[in-house]
Amino acid sequence: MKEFKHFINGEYVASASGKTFENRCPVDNSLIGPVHEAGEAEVDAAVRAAKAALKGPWGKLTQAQRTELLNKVADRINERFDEFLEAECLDTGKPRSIASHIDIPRGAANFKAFSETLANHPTEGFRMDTPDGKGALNVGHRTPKGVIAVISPWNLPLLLMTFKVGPALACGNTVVVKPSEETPATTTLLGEVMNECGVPAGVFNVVHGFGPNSAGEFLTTHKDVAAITFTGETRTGEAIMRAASVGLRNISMECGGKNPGLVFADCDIEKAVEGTMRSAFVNCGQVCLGTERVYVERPIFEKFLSRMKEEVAKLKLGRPEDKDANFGPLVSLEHREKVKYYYDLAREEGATVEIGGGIPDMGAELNDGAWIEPTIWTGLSDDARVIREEIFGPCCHIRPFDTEEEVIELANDTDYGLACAIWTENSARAVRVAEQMEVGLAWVNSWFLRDLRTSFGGAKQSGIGREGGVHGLEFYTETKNICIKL
Ligand code: NAD
Ligand code: 6OD
Repeated sequence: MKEFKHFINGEYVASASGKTFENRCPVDNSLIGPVHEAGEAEVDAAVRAAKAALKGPWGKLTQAQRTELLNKVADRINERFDEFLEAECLDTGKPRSIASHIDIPRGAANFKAFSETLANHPTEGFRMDTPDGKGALNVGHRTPKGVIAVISPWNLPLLLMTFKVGPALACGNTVVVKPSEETPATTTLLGEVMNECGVPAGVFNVVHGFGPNSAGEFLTTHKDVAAITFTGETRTGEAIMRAASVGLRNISMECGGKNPGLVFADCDIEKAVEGTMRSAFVNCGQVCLGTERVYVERPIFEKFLSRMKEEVAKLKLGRPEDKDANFGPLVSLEHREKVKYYYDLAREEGATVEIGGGIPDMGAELNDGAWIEPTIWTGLSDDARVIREEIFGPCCHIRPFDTEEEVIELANDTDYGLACAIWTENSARAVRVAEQMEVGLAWVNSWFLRDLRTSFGGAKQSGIGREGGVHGLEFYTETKNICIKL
């Protein structure tokens, strides 16, 4: 049995209160081990360690030295790849085939990509005229913001946490991470890697626990936290924004989505089916960028629907280690309750269940796990709750459309604005439609194809701000203009 402690000032520590909660594997609901729940004392110790580390050896490193150290961290994650893989799959139940292609390699890459991108980014400089004719030079200078609180979700635990920790450290900040209570393992393991690579104590800290009245709230309300970067549900984001308003702390918010797929009759239908299958069902549909609303141009609607149903029927549910399994359970029984609620609601709202819609019989060994059937609906009205609310499960609704104007209107008719996927072989249409989508990320003939130098984030209720590439610089650094009179 494993035990998950906090990682504070370079050491693993238990909660003084002795309070723990259970970490269970969603494959069969077996106990992985107890997780220590941080009280205000542990959170305060972590923030103090992070604040002190800013003035220690970490604060004196050059950008090049930081880059070298973070490259080492990336290499060490890759050297310990199998341990990270095992930990991530136990916590989430996801197939190893997925975690070994997405979660762990990207978890490592996030340390390399950001430090290298930021190291090569110039600062601004302006020479200005002055009345005495001698002029002045303006030079932009960036300094770390300070202690950054990182609040991360459970769907891609290592990837989404390092997507924030990587740039935060590359910019010279220190961090206190509060991983999701569902998935404490890989963040905890990263503490060992930090020590092995010689990252000074206090630079990377981890506290475990829940949100309200627990580690999440204690961290986001701590007065010495300079800024908060959050990934999770929009409603949680609102609570964190309220916490951040005290003391005017900066925030970066990556929140929910209800992303559309737009499938035009001039698409390559097999490409569109393959991409939509991934975007709706990979990671058991638990990807913020995933497609839950699919709009298909009427001439190919029936063919597309029947091909999707054929492909869903082929999905292989199984344990992470099953070589041919490509579909795992949801992250927890609690989350399954939420997804199942929407499956039932879809029927009440008049959906035709084209495939799935229930809880599969996985056999005695797995029936206690958080398994759910991949599901496709048709026939819902545009104002159904199932069409408007984020479900975050392996399901999508497929609806026909007749014109480009109509589908743009339908796709944008949502409170969210994270991502979309457009399927067409007409490049003029692709650009025209992409430019009109109210989202932070528009894919054409692809999905989740990521160049880490690009911006990442959402419009409307999907978030505030952009991270990725150099776009996080405004958030992770304080810019100062130095004006030198000549
Ligand atoms: P969540 O909002 O329930 O939890 C996220 C994190 O916030 C967890 O660590 C949780 O403990 C913490 N938290 C909860 N309440 C808090 C509070 N009051 N104060 C401080 N911390 C608090 O989200 P989740 O269920 O873990 O993840 C799923 C959601 O995340 C979905 O809505 C999904 O769309 C979204 N998501 C968005 C992105 C993105 O990049 N936009 C990426 C992944 C997931
Ligand atoms: O690829 C990324 O950088 C990223 N942040 C992906 C987010 C996926 C959401 O579930």
